[in-house]
Amino acid sequence: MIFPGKNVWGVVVFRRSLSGVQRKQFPRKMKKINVLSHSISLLGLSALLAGTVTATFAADKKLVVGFSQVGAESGWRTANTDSIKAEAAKRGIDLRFSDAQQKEENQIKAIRSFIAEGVDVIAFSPVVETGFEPVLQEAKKAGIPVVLSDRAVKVSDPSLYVSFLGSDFIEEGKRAGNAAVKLTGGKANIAELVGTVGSAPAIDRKKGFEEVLKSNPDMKIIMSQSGDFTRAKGKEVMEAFLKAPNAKDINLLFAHNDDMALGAIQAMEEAGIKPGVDIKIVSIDGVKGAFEAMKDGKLNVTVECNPLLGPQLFDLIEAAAAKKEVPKRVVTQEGVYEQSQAAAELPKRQY
Ligand code: GYE
Repeated sequence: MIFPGKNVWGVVVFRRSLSGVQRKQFPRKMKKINVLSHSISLLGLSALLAGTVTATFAADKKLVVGFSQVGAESGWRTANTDSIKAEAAKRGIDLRFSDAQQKEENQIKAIRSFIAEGVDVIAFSPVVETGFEPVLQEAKKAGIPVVLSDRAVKVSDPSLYVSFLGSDFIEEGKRAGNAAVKLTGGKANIAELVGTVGSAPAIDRKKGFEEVLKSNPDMKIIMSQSGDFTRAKGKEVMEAFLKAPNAKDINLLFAHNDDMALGAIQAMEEAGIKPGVDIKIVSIDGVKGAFEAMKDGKLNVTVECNPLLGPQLFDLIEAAAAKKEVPKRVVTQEGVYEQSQAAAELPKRQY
């Protein structure tokens, strides 16, 4: 893992305006307490004063983080959201969480309101790669550091974000490609369920997968369409694939995530096709549902993509808030799992 541990960065958090706020608020609190002091002892007063000051400090120190999430499109996303919320709660961070429902315009709006609220740090998982430059410039002008979580953006000025934490999607695509070669002996007519159009994982997983195909001339993608990373769309698109005149040629399905593969499995079964046998299936994420499907022989391989980014994300956020140096890119560690490992691995899965 490239990510430096907490001990390297420390977790000390300073709020930018701490001293200013202290100066302004302290005399006001003193005045209130002096009025009360008629009826309380000196000892009581100092205890009350100490309590008030501590409370003022603690409340003021709370780091405020705005997080704009992609949506709730998949099991991966749910696990990712849970990890982020749990870690924020554990660290006593004031998390302003916003769900973009897979729409870039919602995400831009959320980021604008985080800027208006004056949060300490903005983090987000960009739905798609392009179109964020103007709003990121606004955040920069406001002096609010931005951390990218899970997905990348394409911007001409890399100083518009301080760090990007997430998987290497090209590598995941290559791993899926290698698994496909192994499963089919290098001969395949492939149906591809693509993720959300324009998103980093869809672009890069396809790229990585196709790179493997280049050196395997008998592996061809014969159908390819987006299922938007959801189970329902995955099923719908697979149904359409199976109605195509050359449907009988398909011997492998590559799904950019497990949810779409699980939807496609349903479509295959309804069409009387044995998933994992008649059509081999490779997908990405490694959610529990995929391991269950592997155990049942319906899915062949899942390439792991780790959604449990909360701890690493808040290490980066806290470091950025404290104006410490942070690595520009942090890659998460993940593996590849086959059917034979599913039963043993399933009870250990955290998502
Ligand atoms: O693979 C998919 C989710 O961005 C890595 O988004 C993430 C992808 C994940 O909807 O299931």
